[in-house]
Amino acid sequence: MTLSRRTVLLAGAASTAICLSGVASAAALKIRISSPAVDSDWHAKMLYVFKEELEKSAPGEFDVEVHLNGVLFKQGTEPPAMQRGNLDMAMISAFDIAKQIPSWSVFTAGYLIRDPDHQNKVFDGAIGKEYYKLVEDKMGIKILTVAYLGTRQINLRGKKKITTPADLAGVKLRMPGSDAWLFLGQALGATPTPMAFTELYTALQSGAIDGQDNPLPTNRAAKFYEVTNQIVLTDHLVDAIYLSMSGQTWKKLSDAQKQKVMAAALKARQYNNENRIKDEKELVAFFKKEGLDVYAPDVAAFRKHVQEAYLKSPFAKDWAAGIVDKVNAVK
Ligand code: KDO
Repeated sequence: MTLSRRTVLLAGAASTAICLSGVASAAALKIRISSPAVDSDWHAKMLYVFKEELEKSAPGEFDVEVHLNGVLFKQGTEPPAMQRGNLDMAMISAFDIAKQIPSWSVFTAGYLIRDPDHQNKVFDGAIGKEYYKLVEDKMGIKILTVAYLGTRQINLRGKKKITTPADLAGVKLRMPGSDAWLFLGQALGATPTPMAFTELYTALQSGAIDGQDNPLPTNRAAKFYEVTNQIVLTDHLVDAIYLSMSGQTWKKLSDAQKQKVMAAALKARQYNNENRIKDEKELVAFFKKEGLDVYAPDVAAFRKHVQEAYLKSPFAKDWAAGIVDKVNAVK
């Protein structure tokens, strides 16, 4: 058989195709994760646990890139970025979701979720299944798991003692920038001021705001204690962060890969929750040592004020009938 120029070209094309498909199947799927979190906070560290778990269970299949401090996407812009297919993963809040699915605002309400165990039971059970499905169907985002962000406490400059919501009148309390967040600040009795997490330290330092609210581990990780004088242990929101994947990325995974991604997400949550819960128990002593006044206000007065504000709010009109009772009934 004589080799014509055409057979040579065809043979060359075929070997290139084989070679290219070989490269393509061997190439790891890049997964970019974006978060405003600082690197020493537990929900930032859990992303590396997620990455390591996938490296163990699916060697060479994924290339997980973690981008912190809001450098890749600004806080709050992650859901639309995942929806457009520009970002693979993020940790989003109920406040982010409520912007697009108003019934989700029930999970932005203060004094609803009781503790991290209640949070897991609510979201790992029937309620979570129903609400995660809404996010998948309406936003094209797959929630992999809930993680405990911590219990939010009020952290202020100045020495004025805070006992009840009335004591917060006129206090410029920074909240992340969305209606549901601002409402939480208002329900606590303060004057809410929207601002991104990444701008917070400087704003506290300059006195542009009087305070902020975040869980104790985040306060330490972001060093807000350096530029504030007191922490009021209001326990007003047992906060959650949902480790999520763009539906466009999720669809690229094989069934086996989906299972491995879910398993890695659960390991990451376990790491975060265990460390954060332990930290929350120990941090009051740390902040006191740093010279802050750390004390409990009249929590019952805050609970009453906040719960009444939510039930009367326009948000409650979007809540599914009976959802508050169902959440309360989860034991
Ligand atoms: C914050 O901006 O106060 C907040 O705690 C809101 C959360 O939903 C989450 O975005 C978090 O910041 C960031 O992950 C930074 O810790």
